[in-house]
Amino acid sequence: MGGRAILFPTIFFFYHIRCIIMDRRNILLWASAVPAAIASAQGRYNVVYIMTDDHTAQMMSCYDNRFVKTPNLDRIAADGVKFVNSYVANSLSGPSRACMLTGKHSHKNGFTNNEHGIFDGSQQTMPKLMRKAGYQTALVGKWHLVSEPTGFDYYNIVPGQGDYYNPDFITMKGDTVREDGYVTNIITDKAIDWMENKRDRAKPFILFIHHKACHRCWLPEMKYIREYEDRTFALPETFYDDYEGRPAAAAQEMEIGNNIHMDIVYDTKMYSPGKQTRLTDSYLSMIGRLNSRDRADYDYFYDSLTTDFERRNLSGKELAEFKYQRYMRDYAKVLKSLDDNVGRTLKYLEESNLLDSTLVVYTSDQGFYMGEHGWFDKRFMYEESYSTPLVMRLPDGLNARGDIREMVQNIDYAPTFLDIAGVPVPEDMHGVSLLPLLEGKHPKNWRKSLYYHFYEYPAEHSVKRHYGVSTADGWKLIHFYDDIDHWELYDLNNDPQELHNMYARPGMEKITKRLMKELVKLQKEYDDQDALKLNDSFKGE
Ligand code: SGN
Ligand code: CA
Repeated sequence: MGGRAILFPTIFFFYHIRCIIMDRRNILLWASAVPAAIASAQGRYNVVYIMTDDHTAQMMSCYDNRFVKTPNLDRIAADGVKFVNSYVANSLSGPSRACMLTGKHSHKNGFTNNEHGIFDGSQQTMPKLMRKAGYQTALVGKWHLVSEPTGFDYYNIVPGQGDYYNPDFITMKGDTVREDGYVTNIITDKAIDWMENKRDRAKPFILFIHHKACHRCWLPEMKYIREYEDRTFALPETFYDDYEGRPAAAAQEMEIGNNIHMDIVYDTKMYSPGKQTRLTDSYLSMIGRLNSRDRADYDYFYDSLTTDFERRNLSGKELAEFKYQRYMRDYAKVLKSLDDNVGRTLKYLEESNLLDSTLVVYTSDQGFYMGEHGWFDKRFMYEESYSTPLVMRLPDGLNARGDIREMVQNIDYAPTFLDIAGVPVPEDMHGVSLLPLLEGKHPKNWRKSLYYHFYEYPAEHSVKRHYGVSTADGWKLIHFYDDIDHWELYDLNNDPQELHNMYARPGMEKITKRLMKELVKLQKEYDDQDALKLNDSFKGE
């Protein structure tokens, strides 16, 4: 177990002596037996886990320089590591959060989709295990798992998706309290307030800061409402994808150019009185939360854009590209507040002398389409939404730096934090601890493939159910099922945009067979019995 439980220099010596005679469970018992003041001094790292909503690597400058600058997010990576092969197990908010909390794929944690799920809070979760091991546990922001959070000493969460302007928060007493301000600032205020005033300083802590930003419909903080308006963002090469050979991609409802999918009022804010679209009412109720002064400023800004837009009477490609620019600009504005607030969080940690004893994690609940394939939203196992940003600022003693290429998934976060706390990782967790990677090691037997399963269909955006496998050497096999039965195979080294479905093409037999074998291996390992039964239509054995 070597250096897995982390100690600060003062007790380093004693720790190593103890390691010789104790296994990890014994260390845990030892830790919980010592008085609280010593327990914190025993040097287990704190964890600050910052998770945003729908923030994708294309919009984070340390991953992709084309669109925006995110200096504070980039700082996390610059002082630590950036995972360049980071993925989710099910590209949707609730399921992703459940995977993170449990370290298990959706079919085992039970929360397979947002629309019918209630997270079973009585099950084993990482925060519960951390708490049992002497950590203070706190959660601020988006929860989205319907049931009451369990395993937290403190929580203050937004109902459902939450609101950008003057949002409501649910307290531990069950009260709903409306707070003045912009959601990203308020969530950060609450997180800092917990660290400064509410926690038990004798204990190490894990704090989950779950931002609402940058979820649809991308409502900016008032001070940034005019940002990015002079920018014209380059259109992704695949914006006019024809979805040839990909019927599930053709059947989705998340096209920027489609006025039913992307609403001209709700999503692009081109509202004028009396204009009724499917989502006008939702939009008006969201911006109706602004106070009258901000509302006047908001209207002044978007009304003039709307007047100009209506005068131009755009259609076809011109309209699609206009919507794309509006989408990119508003998303970038929301991100600007987010980046500021991650900066504030880092500054607080630094000024409180916590930075060097804290693992700071920044990630998103999934990736997102910024016009690739003509889309917004997520869900698909295609790269943009299957991947998720993951950067970590490492505390003293963890020496990895730069890019980490090993394949990692959001089921790994729970084992990682447990490992850092010196808690044995339960055998029934699917994920693996990333701690060796943070220590600068590159274990030879690191996993070479990942499993994915998406369930939410029929539902908004109409992305069909699918599961699949992706491999470290750049191949991906996907099976869309339910009211379709369709397989796709991608060679990411030669087709990174996943435009050419190679399944059943001559010459692909060997690789297809290998991927299928890998897929079945993972389905058995994770015991996804339902998916195993759906493999019958596979051709290529
Ligand atoms: C809402 C959005 C969808 C989005 C889901 C899931 N529609 O339903 O566009 O895909 O959330 O997002 S909206 O009209 O209500 O904005 S998730 O990130 O929470 O999973
Ligand atoms: Ca999300």
